[in-house]
Amino acid sequence: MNVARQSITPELRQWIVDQARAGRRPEDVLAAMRESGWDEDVAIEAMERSLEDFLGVAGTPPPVPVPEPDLAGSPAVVHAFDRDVQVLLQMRSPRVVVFGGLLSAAECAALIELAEPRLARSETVQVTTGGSEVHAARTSRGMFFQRSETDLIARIEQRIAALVHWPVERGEGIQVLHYAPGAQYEPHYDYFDPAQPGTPTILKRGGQRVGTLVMYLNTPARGGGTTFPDVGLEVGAVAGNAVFFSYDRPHPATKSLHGGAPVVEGEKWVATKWLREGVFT
Ligand code: PD2
Ligand code: ZN
Repeated sequence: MNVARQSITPELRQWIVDQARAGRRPEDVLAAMRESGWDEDVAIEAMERSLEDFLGVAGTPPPVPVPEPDLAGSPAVVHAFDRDVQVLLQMRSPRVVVFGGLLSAAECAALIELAEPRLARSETVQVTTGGSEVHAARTSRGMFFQRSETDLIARIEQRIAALVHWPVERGEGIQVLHYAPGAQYEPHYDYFDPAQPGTPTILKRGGQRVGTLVMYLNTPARGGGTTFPDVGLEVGAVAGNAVFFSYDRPHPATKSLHGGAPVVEGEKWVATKWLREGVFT
């Protein structure tokens, strides 16, 4: 079936509701649609929309605007504030774009030098309280810069804002992480889980995260790529390059599950910029 022509008709929606009424599990309904030729993304969207109507509640949160680079016409290079950045790969679902040469070698070195004396064992946001905690799944050390903390940080933030069309004010401070050999970051979502009791507190500072930019500050000899397990994608960690991904709702349907693969040989340094729905305070 031609994916471009697949549309969610009233008949399809009624069929999905009938299956739900008959007690069929959503994963079985999805599998049946896949077997009869439906594109997975279209099938998931049809299921979500139909079941929202049927249940009278949102099965998934509504989509929100997300940062997005201007890649109309598939440019090889995009100009971002003060620098030309290569476009090396793009994927629609999950929305992933890999950039080349976002940072110069000197900028990578300067970020590492500024961050190194301030590293502490990485904390992850504490989902139950909204505070933060040291987490076993994240065997790296990290630190946060304040937004615009130095001229270098401010320049990089302006470059990122221009690249993905998202105001500097809607970004968290840049985080630098260091992974020693063997360290990794197990697959996770960067958005805050709406089901967790600490999430409303976290969301007071600018709403949900809607995008992530992971910038590689060095090139580990082996390992240390950023993985997207839902689609079997691994982005190599190459100094100066960056992987951008966005998620328009805090839901696995975004396929934005991602992790930092174990560093096999050498060490790994990254700088991460998380982008929020609103102004981050
Ligand atoms: O260092 C990485 O590759 C990585 C992987 C997954 C970083 C993050 N997540 C993150 O900073 O959120
Ligand atoms: Zn992450």
